[in-house]
Order: sequence, then C-alpha cells, then structure tokens
Amino acid sequence: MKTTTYLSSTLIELEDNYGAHNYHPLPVVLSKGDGVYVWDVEGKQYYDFLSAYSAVNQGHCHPRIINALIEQAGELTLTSRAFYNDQLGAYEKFVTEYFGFEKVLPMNTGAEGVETAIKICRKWGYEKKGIPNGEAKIIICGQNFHGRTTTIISFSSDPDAKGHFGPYTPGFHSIPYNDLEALKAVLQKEGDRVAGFLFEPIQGEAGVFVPDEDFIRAAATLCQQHQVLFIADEIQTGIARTGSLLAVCGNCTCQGPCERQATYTKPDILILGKALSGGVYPVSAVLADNHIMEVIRPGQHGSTFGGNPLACAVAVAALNVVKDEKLAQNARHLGELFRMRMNRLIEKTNLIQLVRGKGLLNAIVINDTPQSKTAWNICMQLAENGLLAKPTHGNIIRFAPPLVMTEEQMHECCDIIERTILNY
Ligand code: IF1
Repeated sequence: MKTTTYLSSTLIELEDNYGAHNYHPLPVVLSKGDGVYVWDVEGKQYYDFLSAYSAVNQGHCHPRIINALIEQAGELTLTSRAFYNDQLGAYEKFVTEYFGFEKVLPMNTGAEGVETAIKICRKWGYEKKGIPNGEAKIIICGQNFHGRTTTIISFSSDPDAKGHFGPYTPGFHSIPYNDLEALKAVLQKEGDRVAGFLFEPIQGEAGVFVPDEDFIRAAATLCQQHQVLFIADEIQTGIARTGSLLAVCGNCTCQGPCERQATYTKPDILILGKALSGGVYPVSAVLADNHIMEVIRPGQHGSTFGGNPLACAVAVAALNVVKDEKLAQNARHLGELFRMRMNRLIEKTNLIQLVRGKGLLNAIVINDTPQSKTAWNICMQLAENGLLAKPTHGNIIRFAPPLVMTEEQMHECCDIIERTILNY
C-alpha cells in the first residue's frame, strides 16, 4: 500500500481551494486501484461500482495494459500525425478488424469522437447525399449525453450542461428516446435534409434507459430507407459493458460484431472511447466503412495526440484483455445475477422502486423525489460500507463495476447493498 502524508480532508480542501467547482464528488479521496478495488488515502478498501463511468471495464491497473503503457512510454510517446509512427498502422488494422469496419479515425476523448462523427456525417451529407450546403440536420434524442463541447451541449436537454453556454450550434433535431414513430415522422417530413441519426444504445446519464427490444434494428432500417447515417455512441455502452462487445450486438456474446448473428445491427458510424484504453489513457475512435470515411481528406480533421503510439499500444492491450478474459460473457452473467439479487431486495423494501439495465450497466431507482437527498445519502452509506457508487438525476443510483469481477465478489457486493438499504 502506497503511503501518503496527506489526510482526505486536506486533499479535499486543496481541490476546493484551487480547482474550478465543476464537480460535486463524494468525499472519498482515492490513491490506489487494483482490479475491482480502490483504496482511499487512509487505506480503506472499496469495491468500485462506477469504473470511472465505464472506462475501467478491464479493472484498475490491469497488468497487461500497464505493461504495454510502460514499454511504449520508454520507446516513443508522440510524433504528431506530421509523420508516421510504428504503432498506428498495426493498431488501425487491429481495431478495424476487431469491430468489423474498414477504417478508423483516432481521437482522444469521447467528446472529440462525437464531434468527429458529426463532422464526417455532415460532410457525407453534402458530398454523398447531396444535401444543399449548410442545411444538413442530425437527429438526436432527448435526455442524451454525448459530451461537453459547445456543439454537443447545443443539443443537450440538461439545463446544467447547456445553460448560458450559447449561442448554440444549429442543425440538430430532437426526438424522444426510444420513439420510432417520432423518428419516422421527422424522416418522412424532412428526410432529404437529414444526414444522420445519433443515439446511445442505452442512455447512461439519463438513468440507464434500455430501449425496446426492436428499437435499434427498426431505427437502423428507417435510416437506411431514408439514406441517413446510423451513428451509435458506444462510448459508455461499448467494449463489453452491456454483456456483448457492443450494445448494438444485441444478445450475442461471441466477442465480435459478427454479421452472421441476427441480433447485430451494424452502425454506419461507431464511436468508442473510455474502455478502449481500459481507463489508462484517453483514447477514442470513430469507425466507418470507406464510402463514408473517404469524405475526410488531408488537412480537414485531426488532433495533436490522436493516433499517438502510446495510445495505440495501450488500446491494443486493452482490447486483447476484453477478448482473452471473456469480459462480455462475464458482464452478461454477473448482470443477470445483480438484477436478480436487486429484484429480491425490492420485495423486502419500499426504498427501491425498480432495477434496470443490461450486462453490468445497471441502475436502481430510489423511491423518493429527484430533489431528495436520499440517493446521495445511500451512496454515502454504501461508501461507509465499502462500495462506491454515484447518484444520477437525484433519485437514481448507477451500478457499473469493472467487468473483471468474480461471482463471489458480486454476491458480496449485493450483500453490502442489501445491508445498506435495509438499514437505511
Ligand atoms: C463527465 C455521464 C457517464 C458518454 C457518452 C460521450 C461522452 C460520455 C455516451 C463524452 C461521457 C461521462 C463524462 C463524465 C460523466 C460521464 C457520464 F454521467 F455524464 F453520463 F459516463 F455516464 N458519450 N460520459 O457517456 O466522453 O469526452 O468525457 O471522454 O464528468 O462529464 P468524454
């Protein structure tokens, strides 16, 4: 265990005094992580049930990913894209084959990935679909979360994320999530001006909303009929989190987006981030086939860090861990176990209304108003009992542990949650 001379209270005070107040964290100061566990500066051990918002799917400090990082860091870290580097090509071949696309455009953060997808989509709209310049629209969903840039928050419905950051980027049309009729109506009315439909296969921030069984497939079919790009933001849902390699894989656990599986709906553009690096380094990617990606030509898009050799080495290691350790299968299995245990708990208490989710992206809804402090207080109590989770939208608690958890550990975690709720 790493020792430190500072107490949590001192470190919290430092952040409070010198950092912008753009977050309201739980008062826990972490200094070490290993697999499903994290430790605070006082040495207290916790189960991590947030996984850095699903970035640490492979578990904290996975030795294979850390070794890749260390090895590459001693060789070459950054060249910019003004030159070739010896890691990028191999990574691009690996990641495109892994996810079943012809091309990848590497970026760093999730929001950059979404921005990249928007730019590719608009350009495709003008150059391939023939939309008059400046008139392309992208359909998005209410209650979405796609990142923090000025363009992305322009189509957010969250007043905190959006308020007083205008003027806003135009060109987005909102429909309710999981509403095929609304999608159909927009496409019928102005489909010739629509370049793309951007969506989350499960809405995470909104409170883990899983759409109807056939929504993804039916939406993709509608988009195809209207020559509209189907753009999946799998930054949070992808990389085994929801019990398959991608949430658009449906109920398949084969670890690949195999087109022979009836459940798989291939997006035209796929956006990945977070767990693409196992949470070790900011790595995001936009995947598409040639007929779409070819609209981007030299000088039209890029990033200093995107595609750097360190990111490439880390991402290859992180994706190999997902396959070798069968994390999608484990997430599916443990997710079923978790929801079963929560449903049993719901029978014993009025404090929880319901549990929902897929794989290991789950949430419980607390039986109180979104304005109440109940979910926050429960999370404080969970932390006290050795499990870290975070409320979202007031009365919802998201549970998303690393996917390397064992069945025994999951039972222990469910025991902690049960004990905390029943004693609340
Ligand atoms: C924060 C939420 C999670 C995302 C999807 C793009 C991005 C995210 C579907 C942008 C990022 C993060 C950002 C984090 C909070 C967090 C979050 F609660 F806000 F919704 F995960 F659930 N698309 N989500 O979920 O990726 O640029 O951050 O790398 O504090 O903003 P990024």
